[in-house]
Amino acid sequence: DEPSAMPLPHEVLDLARAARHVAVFSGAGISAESGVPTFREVQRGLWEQYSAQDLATPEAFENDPALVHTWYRWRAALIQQVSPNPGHRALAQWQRRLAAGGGSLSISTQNVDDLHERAGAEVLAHLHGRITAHHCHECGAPAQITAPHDDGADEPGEPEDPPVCQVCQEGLIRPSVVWFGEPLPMADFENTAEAMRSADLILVVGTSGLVQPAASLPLLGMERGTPLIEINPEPTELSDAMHHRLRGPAGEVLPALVQ
Ligand code: BJW
Ligand code: ZN
Repeated sequence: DEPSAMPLPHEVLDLARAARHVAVFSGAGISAESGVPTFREVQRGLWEQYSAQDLATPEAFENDPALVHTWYRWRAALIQQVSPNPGHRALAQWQRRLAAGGGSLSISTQNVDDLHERAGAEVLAHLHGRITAHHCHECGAPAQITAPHDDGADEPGEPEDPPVCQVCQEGLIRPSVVWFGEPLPMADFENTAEAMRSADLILVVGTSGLVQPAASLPLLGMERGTPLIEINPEPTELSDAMHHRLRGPAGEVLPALVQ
């Protein structure tokens, strides 16, 4: 059952009811209540010495492909086992409702998980890629990797080498995610910029706003004075630019907003 609605300011509820074109920008925090650790949360156990900041780079993959491959396989297995939460479901419901009335709700996520999709939403942009897709780090050829067999271990297992590319026969297969120093997928970036520019309401959900250039996208709404609402239990890098700050978990705030 959905939790009972958390009270929100009337002004915010009025904005939500009046909106016809909503643009959502989401980050790791929207999946936190599903059990996916956020980026800047501390890792446990043996792997606590490795931070996302250290592993999510091309250099890390080139220096120690087995370590990075195994870490991503573990995260992919974890994501596969968890379920969308009421925050993901509320957005999917709102998207259907707006679309049925000739409006729209676009979702641009920095998350590599597929929890928005599994909640029934259509995602406009995966700005940092998808953990379920793979390609060759050398030639770029798309590749398939069998579903993770790792069954919910608390931490990644013994490092295993990534598969070798069947096309160029030498590159290593990597997840199709965007690492530090790599460009964002251009169509996803452009589509998000357009959605932000044409929205009449922008929601920034569960992101620290620390990682560029993605974090600047919701600010494009400021050109037209579009109301910006942040949903996050903590203040962030983007908080000062927001018109409204809803301090609570996405799984409680979003269902209340979409009522
Ligand atoms: C909740 C909650 C609940 C918790 N409900 N909320 C200096 C200045 C500016 C830029 C740079 C700079 N130095 C370097 C750069 C560039 C760099 C960058 O931004 N670095 C910063 C760290 C400083 N950016 C890049 O390198 C990007 N590429 C680039 O710039 O390319 C240039 C180029 C151009 C042309 C050719 C070549 C190159 C790429 C960035 C890629 C980011 N990738 C990652 C990893 C993806 C793969 C993977 O998943 O492993 O993306 S990093 C990681 O951070 C991941 C996330 O998508 C991203 C954003 O994190 P997010 O989602 O905000 O999560 P957290 O953990 O930070 O925050 C969680 C939030 O949730 C918190 O606020 C909580 O309070 C909240 N929360 N519970 C609601 N229940
Ligand atoms: Zn290749």
